[in-house]
Amino acid sequence: MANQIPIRENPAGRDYGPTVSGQAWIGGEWRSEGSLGTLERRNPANLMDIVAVAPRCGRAEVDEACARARAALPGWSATPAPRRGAIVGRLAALLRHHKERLARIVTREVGKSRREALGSVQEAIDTAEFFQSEGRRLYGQTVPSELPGKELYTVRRPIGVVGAITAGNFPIAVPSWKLVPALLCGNTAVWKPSDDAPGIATLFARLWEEAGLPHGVLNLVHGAGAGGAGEELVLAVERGQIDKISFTGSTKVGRWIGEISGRALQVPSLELGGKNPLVVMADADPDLAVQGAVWASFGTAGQRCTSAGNIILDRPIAAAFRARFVAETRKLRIGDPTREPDVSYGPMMNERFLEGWLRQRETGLAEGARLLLDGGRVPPQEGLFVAPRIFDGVRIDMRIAQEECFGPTVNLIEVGGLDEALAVANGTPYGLSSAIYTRDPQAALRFRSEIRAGMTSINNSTTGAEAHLPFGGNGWSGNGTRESGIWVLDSYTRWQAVNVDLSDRLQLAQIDQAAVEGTPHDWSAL
Ligand code: UN1
Repeated sequence: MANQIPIRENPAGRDYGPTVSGQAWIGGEWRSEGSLGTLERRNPANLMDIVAVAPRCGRAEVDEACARARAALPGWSATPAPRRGAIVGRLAALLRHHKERLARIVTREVGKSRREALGSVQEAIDTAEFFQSEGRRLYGQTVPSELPGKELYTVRRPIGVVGAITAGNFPIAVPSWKLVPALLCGNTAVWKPSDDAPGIATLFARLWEEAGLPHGVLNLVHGAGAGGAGEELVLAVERGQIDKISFTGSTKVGRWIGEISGRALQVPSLELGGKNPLVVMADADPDLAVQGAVWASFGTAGQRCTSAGNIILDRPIAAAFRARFVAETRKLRIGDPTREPDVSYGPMMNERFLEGWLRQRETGLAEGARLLLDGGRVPPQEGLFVAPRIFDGVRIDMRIAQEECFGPTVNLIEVGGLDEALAVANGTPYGLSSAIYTRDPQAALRFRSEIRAGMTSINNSTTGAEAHLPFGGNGWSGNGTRESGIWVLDSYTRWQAVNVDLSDRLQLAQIDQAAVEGTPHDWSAL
């Protein structure tokens, strides 16, 4: 008999649908009670709407989840990879089946527009479909031996218990980037999703259960980061309960996770902030560049780590671009994406991002930047809605050009030619995504090879990763690990080297036995 997804009545937000009863999932057991009380998630587009409630977990649940994940490890890692892949395949089918419902919750819970919410569920589907068949590959290599009668090969081995900590802005896509490959590779996991998205996290875990994942292989704990389940999960590295952390979030927290992991001789996966440059050269297609810049800056209300932060304009087109960019930005429609499905963007995800975005206005003005569009709170007042902000006359050494700001704001920086554009584009400590608009293949190639970012678009937005291309950054944007595609396998496995000696005698490698002996020539006459 099918289990009902637990829901509650949502009297204040009746038009939006029921409240999801978020639950922790520990060793296959669903729990509504948390040792630190309860968490409530309200729709940032209408704070009357309670999207989800969930147990607020702490050390007790993290300890238990780690223990259950550890206990499930031998069985799961010994399960043949194609069978693990089959579960991931069923997950893909279930995600597809419930895509609309899941997207509606994503919209209510984190404020994404309808098409973006559907797109982000699709990204989870694409990820699961890609890794389903990876279960039938997960290739190693055969390697020639220097000795006769001996065979060498390599095997990918799981790392152990993975702690996954994810942000709220892609509340199903990014968790799938981590959990799908981690589990496919034979690891078990404890997942702490953002406290902005406990509802969709619970539904995602339910889908894993429905797909046939054995109990304890994935465990879900809810709560805060600092001072909550997130912090406890990182500290579990020190206690020897976790073998690897995979984290998407701020550079500050990433550094701290890196320190803890480093002391435990672990390599965490860290996907951190960005201050992504988008360059428009004088020869760019002007329509395309403006469209790309508007989307890169203001899509998802600028709440992507890949959002454009600095738009770098080649002087000859700067004035024309500025005028069109402002005109197009003014046309953006901002509103409640549940009620108005075709809004350009919805609300800010939370008060913290909203406050940071409000502060950035004062910082920019104090530094002497000029406001082309002021932004500011806009109605309806029951949600966290803001209009776009554009700063002009920005220099790369200003704080607003250096610091990431989650929200709809972007800086215009004028430069003279490609050399200066590259210097400015590389002029922040970050290196996540980047873009250049140009019709000159030489300029595109130079940008591609000299930009420091982990991801580069030629004539497209800074945002918009595909599920089978490596995602990740350099500098302050991460520690060099990559998500997605075949590359992420290196983050969730370690190589085992195997040598099989079939010679029936003791053969010694790396002992000098003058194995290669040629005929000496006389070179003295040369
Ligand atoms: C993030 O904001 O943490 O490429 C990830 C993109 C998204 C991923 C963003 N698919 O913009």
